[in-house]
Amino acid sequence: MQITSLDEYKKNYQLSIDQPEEFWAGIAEKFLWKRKWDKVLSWNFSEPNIKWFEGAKLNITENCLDRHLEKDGDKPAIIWEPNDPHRDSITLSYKILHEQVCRFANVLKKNDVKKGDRVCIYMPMVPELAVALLACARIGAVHSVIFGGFSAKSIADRINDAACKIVITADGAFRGNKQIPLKEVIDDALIGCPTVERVVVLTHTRTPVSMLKGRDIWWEDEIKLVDTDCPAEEMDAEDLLFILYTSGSTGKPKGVVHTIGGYMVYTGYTFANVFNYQPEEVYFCTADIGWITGHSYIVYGPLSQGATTLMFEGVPTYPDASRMWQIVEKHKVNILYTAPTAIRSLMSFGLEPLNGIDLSSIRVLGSVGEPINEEAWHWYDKNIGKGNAPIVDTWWQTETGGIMISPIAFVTPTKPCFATLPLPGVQPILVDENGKELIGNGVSGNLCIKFPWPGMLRTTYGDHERCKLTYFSTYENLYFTGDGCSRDEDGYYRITGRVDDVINVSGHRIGTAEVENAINMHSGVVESAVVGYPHEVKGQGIYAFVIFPKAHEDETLTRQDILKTVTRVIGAIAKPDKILFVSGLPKTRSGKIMRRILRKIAEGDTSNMGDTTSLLDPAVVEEIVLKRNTMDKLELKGK
Ligand code: 7RM
Repeated sequence: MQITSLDEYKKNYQLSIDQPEEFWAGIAEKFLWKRKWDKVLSWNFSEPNIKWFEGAKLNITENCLDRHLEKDGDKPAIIWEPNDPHRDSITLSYKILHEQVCRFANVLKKNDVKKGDRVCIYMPMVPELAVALLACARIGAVHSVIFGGFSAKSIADRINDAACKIVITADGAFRGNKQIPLKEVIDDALIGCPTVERVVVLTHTRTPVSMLKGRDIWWEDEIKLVDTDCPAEEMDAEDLLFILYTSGSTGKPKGVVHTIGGYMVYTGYTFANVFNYQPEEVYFCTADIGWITGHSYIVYGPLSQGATTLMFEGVPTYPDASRMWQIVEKHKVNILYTAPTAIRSLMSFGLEPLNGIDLSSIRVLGSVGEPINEEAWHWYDKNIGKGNAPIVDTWWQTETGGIMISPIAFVTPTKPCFATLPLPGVQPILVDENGKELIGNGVSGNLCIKFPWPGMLRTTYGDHERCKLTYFSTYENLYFTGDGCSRDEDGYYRITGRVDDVINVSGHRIGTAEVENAINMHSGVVESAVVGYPHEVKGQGIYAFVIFPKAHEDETLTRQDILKTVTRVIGAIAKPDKILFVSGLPKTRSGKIMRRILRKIAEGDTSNMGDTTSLLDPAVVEEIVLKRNTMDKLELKGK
């Protein structure tokens, strides 16, 4: 299954285009099925209706666990590194992980969770989180993981959208020097969640929690009441594996749906190839399982390939900026997969944190989440890879399930800032605004995909029309990614960033409309407009223009109130970096906010505003520019 030369890549790529069904059937053969498929693929992008491996039966946990037991039962499946470097790390062999998954699957069953039921998971980055996901998959329940940075209201919206029956959480989470009271947040959320019957609580931080009689139960008590024998439920390839909520250009996050068979084949295949994983190697992905990268490349991809996956509870800069490098040294990490924002943040501490640390185990480096800038690419290459570890700059999305455009380590010659070439089975095309295909090299446009791949989303939960509208209606018969992209003279792809109203903050997608809705909930706010602007560490920061007519007693306090509101409504991850109070917003005669102009102002590039003749009131622009410059000066003085 592993491609080892450029020639082989080219051959595989050609086959995957000419005979996609034969190509993917060949890959799928390498997995464990209870029954093989009747048909590899049936599809149309107009409804859309996408089915891979129809008629096949399987359980993904047999692929991630059972099938490794005989040969690799004692091999480490998960190595867990705690937030606190003075606490011991934990290693779970495949045998132990299998046992824990079966046991917890029985806990779910005992609590009346059935095939097809939705399970909300809101947990810290501990091994039990991986156990919870796999236990759901074992019995055919659908997991919906929510990142620990989301607020009670965001959780409630997601739980209600999916009508979850049960929540799995913990007393709290450690993140650097902070503690997040997870159970307390869940208690707040559940006030408005009538479908939830049970809450399973894992003890982790020993934060005091309230346990509601008849609803809340302890993880530690429950696992004592069941045994470790849990046969894997027989599932259809197209049954749901999970829902993962993601932000788009509208105010409401969408529940992206992935199904079992195609997702398993795609994440397994791409993991094995892109990172060139070798038996016995230690692979470390620094993402949180609350995001798609954690689902696909901490849990399912690596485990289906029998890999050793390292899970880190904390943050790269705690207790200091050498932590990530210490983890690499301690566990002799061979493959490190992280985000440009982490690289830039660590880069800002200089080389001192690397002193005396042995990084010689590193063989492959990966990047994901946003475009990596040239400076960060070279720093990573030189100081972490010591010039001889290929950097795989992997472009993909929650919706694509797995990596789409990326170098294959030791196969594809890399180029700084380029995601390089599509993986086998991926057919990217660039189009102009009218949907006309841009042929040949040396072009740039909007990135679309013209043929299905097994890992793609199947629908958005409870609202298929929304899936169609968002991804399959902008351009006929194409999946639209929302990203801008260029293709250079070598046919290499370079992703330039979102072309829709989505901001990529530290590799996390945040919709401008979502943030505006949250800001507008503050009682003093009349209207707001939010745009992204270049941020040195986060990639993009959030800039909010806010109409707040009442005279401020204390502008700083009002700002803090607005931040609090956003934290309550969405979560701390969506807090604006800058808030500028304005008396009006640049609008067209039809009332549409001209974000293009606000983006320029936020960037500080006010020399050329472009065409402003369609504005209702051009004077408002001058006022905003003036206010912005004053705020800049104040900030400088503050420093
Ligand atoms: C995996 C993930 C998806 C968005 C996507 C892009 C951006 C991700 C890269 C990238 C440039 C990359 N899923 N993006 N990877 N841009 N180069 N290698 O991040 O759903 O959370 O975000 O992230 O804009 O559309 S995601």
